[in-house]
Amino acid sequence: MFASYFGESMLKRAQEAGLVHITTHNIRDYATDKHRTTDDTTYGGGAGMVLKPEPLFAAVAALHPTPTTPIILLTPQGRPFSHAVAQELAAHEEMVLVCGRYEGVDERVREHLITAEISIGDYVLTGGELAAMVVVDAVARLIPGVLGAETAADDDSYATGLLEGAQYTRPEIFQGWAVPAVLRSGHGANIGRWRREQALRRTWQRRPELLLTAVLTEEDKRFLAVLAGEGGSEKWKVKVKGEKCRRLLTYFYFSLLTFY
Ligand code: 6GU
Repeated sequence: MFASYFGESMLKRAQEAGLVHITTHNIRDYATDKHRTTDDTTYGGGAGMVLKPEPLFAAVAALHPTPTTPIILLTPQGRPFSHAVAQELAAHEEMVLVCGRYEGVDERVREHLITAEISIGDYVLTGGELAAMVVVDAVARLIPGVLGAETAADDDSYATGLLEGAQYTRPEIFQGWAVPAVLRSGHGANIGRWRREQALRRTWQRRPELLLTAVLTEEDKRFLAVLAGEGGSEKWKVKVKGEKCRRLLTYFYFSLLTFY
């Protein structure tokens, strides 16, 4: 599972360049009984198997993590993964990712081996492997040099706190649909402002709550006030009559978001 993803594209190049070092370990290799058992039935009864503590403790110990190395369990009960969490992890020299499987993991693993738990979203996967690959990918691309240009990750959605706006490439006209004139104008300042406004508009329409933590200039805020005047976001659509009422609702809306 891991070899196919880590052996392609960016992560392959990053490893070849010595920027990232990834190893995978099968906990079955650390089981001690003759059947190499890694799971067992649950105490107290009930359906499903639970991962045993011994192979997990032995597998992690064999990696000789330092006292500050995060030992992370991938589980739907974990802390929601985000760009901010990826940045925290990228600041560490190394991390150990433990993939939960089956119905669960013995609680003593959580209490005495694991230092953090991460979930990649509110849905349940059959195992933590895909989640571990997501975490490795998101963290690796933050390591300087992995993306090529050193600053390439700085303008990402979520790094700026805004969603990315529209982008175009050639041809100038495709099936009658033209690339916006401003992008072909060669006027750097206008292009920069247009892109910023596109990002603000898209964020306002799709993920207005991100605006609460984004770093905004006075000009951005004026533009957002205009957008708010045009009506609610798509996510929480509000229809109002009259400017005063609209402003009040916008204020109420932002207060609610702040509270949330
Ligand atoms: Cl980290 N593991 C599993 N099994 N399911 C998940 C998840 C992790 N994150 C979201 N769903």
